[in-house]
Amino acid sequence: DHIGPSSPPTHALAKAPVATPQHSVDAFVKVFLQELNTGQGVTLSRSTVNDQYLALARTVRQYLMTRWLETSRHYAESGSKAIGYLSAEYLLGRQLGNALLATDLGEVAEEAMRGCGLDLARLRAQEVEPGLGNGGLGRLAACFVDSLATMGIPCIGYGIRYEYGIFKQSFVDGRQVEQPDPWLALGNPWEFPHPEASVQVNFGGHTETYDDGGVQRTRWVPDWNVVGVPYNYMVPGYHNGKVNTLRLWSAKATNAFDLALFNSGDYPEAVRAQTFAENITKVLYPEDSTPQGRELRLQQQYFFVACSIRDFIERVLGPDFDLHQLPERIIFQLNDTHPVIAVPELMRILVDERHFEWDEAWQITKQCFAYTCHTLLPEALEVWPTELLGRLLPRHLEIIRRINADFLDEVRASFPGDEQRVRNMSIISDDPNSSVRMAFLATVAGTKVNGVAELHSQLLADKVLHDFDELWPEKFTNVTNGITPRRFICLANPWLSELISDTLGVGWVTDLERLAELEPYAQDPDFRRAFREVKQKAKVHASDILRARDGIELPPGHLVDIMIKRLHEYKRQTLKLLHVVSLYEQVLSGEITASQLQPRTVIFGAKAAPGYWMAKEIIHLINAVGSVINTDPRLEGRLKIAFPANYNVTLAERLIPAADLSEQISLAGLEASGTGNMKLALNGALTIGTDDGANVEIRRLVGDENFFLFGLSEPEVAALRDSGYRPRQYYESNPQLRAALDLISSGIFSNGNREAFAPIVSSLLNEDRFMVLADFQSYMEAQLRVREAFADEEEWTKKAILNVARCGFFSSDRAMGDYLREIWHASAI
Ligand code: B1N
Repeated sequence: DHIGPSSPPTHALAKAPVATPQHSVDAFVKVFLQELNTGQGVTLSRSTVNDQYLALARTVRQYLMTRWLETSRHYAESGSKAIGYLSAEYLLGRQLGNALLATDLGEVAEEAMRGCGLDLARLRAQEVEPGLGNGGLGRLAACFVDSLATMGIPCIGYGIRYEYGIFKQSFVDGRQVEQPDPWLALGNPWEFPHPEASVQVNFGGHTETYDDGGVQRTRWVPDWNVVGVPYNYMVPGYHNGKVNTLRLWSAKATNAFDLALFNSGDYPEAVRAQTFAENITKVLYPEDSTPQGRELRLQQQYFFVACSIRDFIERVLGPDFDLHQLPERIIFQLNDTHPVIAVPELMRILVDERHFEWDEAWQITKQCFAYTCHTLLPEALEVWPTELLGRLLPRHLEIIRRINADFLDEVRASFPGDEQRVRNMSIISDDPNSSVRMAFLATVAGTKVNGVAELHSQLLADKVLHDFDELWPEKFTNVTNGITPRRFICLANPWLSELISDTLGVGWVTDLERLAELEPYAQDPDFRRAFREVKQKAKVHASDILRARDGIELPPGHLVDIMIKRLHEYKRQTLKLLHVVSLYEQVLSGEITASQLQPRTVIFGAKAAPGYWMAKEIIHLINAVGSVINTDPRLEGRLKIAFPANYNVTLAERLIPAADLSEQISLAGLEASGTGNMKLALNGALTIGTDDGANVEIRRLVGDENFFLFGLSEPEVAALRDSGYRPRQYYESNPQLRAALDLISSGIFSNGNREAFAPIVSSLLNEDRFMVLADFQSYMEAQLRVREAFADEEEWTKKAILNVARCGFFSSDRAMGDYLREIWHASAI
């Protein structure tokens, strides 16, 4: 495949990329109409909203194109070190608004569309968000690539172009129902396919040794393959003229794969084979935190990682590049264990294909990877049955075995005679069935291993990977997560952004620590009034969205209490629900009157993994409680539950600015970091939370008086567990808790059916793995403090302002700075 023209260009215009269109309404309208006519093949008068959206997206794209080409050329010429961010998930959110923000074209586009008789907001609403991730981990990857582009750091994000993203959620009789997410159906103006740059990926078969001029070598004889087609996406930096690349891979059947079958005359079988290959990138696994160890998932992981490494080595660096120098040009960051099969893949390329000595190949490989762990839940640590891995990737299993053998020798040398330790640390476990522990492989291979918040990193080193920390303490480090202020403040909350910019100037967007300069304004009554107006506008906006989207009414004047995150028992949506049920029960029993309730609406947003039965039962219970309390006149409209279906990035952007209270109530020691907690605090919500994940750092920064702490600490959790936790004891000794649980069991939320929610109640009473009952009393008391604090409007506003002013640390720009300094040893060029 030939690159470039066959003779040098002579025409003056042909020597550089085409110029960016003028930053003016006229120029914008002109490009837009051109895109509509020549791109979509329609006139304005006959165009649909989708035509208009696509033409608008392509128009904005034109403003980024030259910058994109220039950025790639600049990186290539500089020969600097790049970041290869390897992530199976990118939860990008809508692209159009972000592209307009990055290019500062928001107002131009608005006026241009008005001039065409169109409404920009309506066209923006036409975009289906790319939901190529489950939750925090995928959204983190999207924030990180945004920050790297904004900081001018060479980065290629590598991932998977799932044809179907995270499922669409709806509720039928209060129960979650999943529908596919055909996000590509109406066309995707943001991607650039490059089928000519496809990469072949092999699977299965066996290995054999052969004699190569006196040297014994191994080769892999695969028995099937697919090709990976790259689709490039722009990652625009904010107001800096830089555009990085996100390269997502899509699987296609190879010719060789089906040719034999076509020739044999078995047409249906040939087509089936094609479908089989293309299944690999068909759908995102909708499991957050609890991977199920399915063969297709391992195929996905190897597929995108094999494509990415080959792409970087052969396309980005070129076939003549001396791979001894690889560590000077790339660091692959492993976003959890999902891409860790990249480690044996790079070894295989170096040893089998490029004929490096094993030890030299290992020296190089070790410098090219770093590993981020995102969990502490034991069931979330990925392991693959050795049999499965060996069947799908026989050569990789051999390589892992050798890495393991060398590694265990090192352990024996450091801890002579300690065979128990050797067994505990082995990458390949043999009990009860042999399996490969991916976190161990990542730890052995990575130059660095990091957790995602201080407490999490400490628990990783002290508990989950303790033996590794003893062997290599210098490997372990922390980088606390961050979020991009571009999407989660500028785009999501234009009202707050304007207030901050009017007060401080615009520099805060790329230097979030400057929010500290807001601190004195907490004492300024005029600023506080303006701040409340911002919150009010956000509430009105959120309320408009919820009405249009879900038919939900947000009563004015309510405290907006928000719990938005995946549904998981460890996150404890049931604790939030018990609070609501208890308030209801207290009114029913006459313990308090409705007029004593602080008017509040509790908003839940949560998807449950389709196979996670208990999580789906909890969704059902939330909806059941909501439909009863929302219509019970005895509450006088002072307590509501809103549970909009299909919580996603787009909805998050609408809800977060409207929040007064942020619920971060996981059992201490289980939420690795959380990032919603940061988004909410930066938008002026106060947190009610446990000492868990990044809550610890949020509380330290905003101050105890501006944070509602409750619950057991992680050491207390461990101690209670060791001493034998008996949840029923709390039920027996706490009348309020008993009354709330009994109310659920009474059938009041299930048309008299007393069994409907028995599994939830009995799981809490008999096991309560996540100690909901132990933390109930403390949570109720903290909610009383919230209620009191919210009653004093001026004091609450001060606290909210201080939350914004003191959370600048949580910018993903800061997180990227930490990675660059501590792990990647790379910098802007
Ligand atoms: O990663 C986020 C953290 O802020 C959250 O605390 C953490 O729960 C989340 C398997 C995961 N950990 N593990 C996953 C996602 C998908 C999957 O298939 C595991 N997600 C997290 C960012 O650090």
